[in-house]
Amino acid sequence: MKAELQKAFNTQINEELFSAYIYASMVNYFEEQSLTGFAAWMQAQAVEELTHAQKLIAYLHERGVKVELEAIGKPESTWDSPLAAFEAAYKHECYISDCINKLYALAVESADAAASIFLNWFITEQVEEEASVDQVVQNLKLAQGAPGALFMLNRELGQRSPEFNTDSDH
Ligand code: OFO
Repeated sequence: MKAELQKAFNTQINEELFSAYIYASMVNYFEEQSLTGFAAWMQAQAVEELTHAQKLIAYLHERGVKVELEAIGKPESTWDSPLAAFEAAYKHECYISDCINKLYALAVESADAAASIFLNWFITEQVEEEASVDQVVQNLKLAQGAPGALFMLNRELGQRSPEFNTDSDH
């Protein structure tokens, strides 16, 4: 694998770990608000991000590329509302989609067909990631000013288990 592409893959590992860190921070925020269903949903999301990082790490090992783990940035620790937190999560997922698209473009430019094919999974995954977070954003908008609706949504989101939507079935 070309040096520039190796570096970009390593950077993406850091982005995935940072995603996990942001969502772990959101878990704390939701727990502080006693929104345990939201917290459980975000916990599953944080775990999923770790699987994304692990998938990239395993791939670099397979390709004989040195994995360089960099420092992870400090995430925000509070948000104005559950809606603000999920809007931030959605914005972050769009940013990650952009990162993946750029990584894919670099793989193509580097004529690394294997890396391009490997990244197809992430491209498809990002469509799901954006959609699932946006769905919660839209539900939260509908629930605005209706505590009962927020309570129901909290209960519904609490149904998501850590295993849901992970890489295990791919
Ligand atoms: Fe949320 O998909 Fe990885 O970062």
